[in-house]
Amino acid sequence: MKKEIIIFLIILGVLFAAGCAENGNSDEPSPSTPAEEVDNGEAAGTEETVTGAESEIIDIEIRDYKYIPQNLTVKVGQTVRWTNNDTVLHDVVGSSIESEYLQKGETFTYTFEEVGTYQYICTLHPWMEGEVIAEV
Ligand SMILES: [Cu+2]
Repeated sequence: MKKEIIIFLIILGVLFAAGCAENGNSDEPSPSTPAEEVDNGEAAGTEETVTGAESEIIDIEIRDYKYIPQNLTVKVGQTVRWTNNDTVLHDVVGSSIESEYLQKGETFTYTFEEVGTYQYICTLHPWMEGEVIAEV
């Protein structure tokens, strides 16, 4: 029984692949090209609304003893990059996040692999607080 199902799936796969190859070789103009323009329009939109692209890096700026934005929501798998724009040292510590001391211009990146609310502070200035929510 199981064997037959597997063979059936393999045949399906071959047929599907053949179908794709055929489409790829045909030289009729693809009707899907206008989609790219739509994408570009979206990308130029707002900064802090995080959509699909999981490889995209999201920036948090550290300036005037603040994390900007202080609250951020990302998708699981996304990477956040903190950049210290102050002349004093800061760090990013809490909820499994732990950076070194960052000098001016230095960055720290962290990839949020699990759903959750991550609260962090600067250990040098503990009143500096930030939060990242990672969701599916
Ligand atoms: Cu600090």
